[in-house]
Amino acid sequence: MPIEQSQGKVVLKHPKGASAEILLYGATVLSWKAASATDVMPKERLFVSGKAALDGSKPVRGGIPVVFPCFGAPSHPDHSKLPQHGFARSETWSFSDVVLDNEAGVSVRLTLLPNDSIQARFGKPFELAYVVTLSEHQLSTDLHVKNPGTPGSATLEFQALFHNYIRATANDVLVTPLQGVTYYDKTEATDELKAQPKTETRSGVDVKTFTDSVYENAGGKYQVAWPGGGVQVKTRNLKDVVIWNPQAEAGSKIGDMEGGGWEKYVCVEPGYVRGFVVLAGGETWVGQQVLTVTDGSLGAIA
Ligand code: TA6
Repeated sequence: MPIEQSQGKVVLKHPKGASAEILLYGATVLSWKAASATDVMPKERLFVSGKAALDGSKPVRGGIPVVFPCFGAPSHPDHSKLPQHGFARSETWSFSDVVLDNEAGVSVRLTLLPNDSIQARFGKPFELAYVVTLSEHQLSTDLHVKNPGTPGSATLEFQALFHNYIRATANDVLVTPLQGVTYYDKTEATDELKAQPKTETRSGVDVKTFTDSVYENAGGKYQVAWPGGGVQVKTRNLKDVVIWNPQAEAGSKIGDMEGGGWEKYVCVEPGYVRGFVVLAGGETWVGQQVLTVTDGSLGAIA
């Protein structure tokens, strides 16, 4: 299965037409094209703003940015010098190797190690590997975080999240099942740490109005659906999920958001963002998501 590298990108192609494009800057998946079981032609499943910077000058507005070691504004002493959402999405990763390449799918590994720019702002040792796997109807992304220290050395404490911009008719989207899950709204505080916990009462969460909610211990399996389209998100080790859409008033103030961009996506972002993963020396943590194209049925998750 062809894997092409050029101009700072890695392109994966599947014999039945699916494809994925990864920018080495930020290890950002820029494109995922796939057909559902009922589609004929592969369709673009991610949203990237027409005003997104793709030259490495700033994190990409769209696709799947990798958020590490902190989500949102830093709240851990080790992260105090870092920008919002950490450094992983604004560093250039290295193409390491092909993990899998057969008729079922193709999988590549990118890596990120401390460099001067990172070490000036984050003093802990780490090794990151990011494995992106494409099959006919699925795309998976796995973030491997290793604490390279010896057993008993300093712990590595972090948050991690896949900031998925799922291409959708935003005002018709429903995300299930989140009913009964505790969540924190950023709308009520400068960030969700200060917000009071609420319990989701809706059977399906919509983003018809400004939405910026962090769902804690959310179950790890979500259906994002709208008339005619849908994506299922299944996760491992990512206990929380963020649902975000700024809508027009806030969206129009985002400098690299194309006009009306907020109408074309919903961010459904699985992560470990309430609290911190604490990794002992020598240990490795893996957070995984598997995105599957569904036929857009608005039913609850299978
Ligand atoms: O994931 C939701 C969120 O934290 C929102 O609060 C909003 O800030 C969004 O991320 C985009 O953040 P960015 O730093 O990419 O502009």
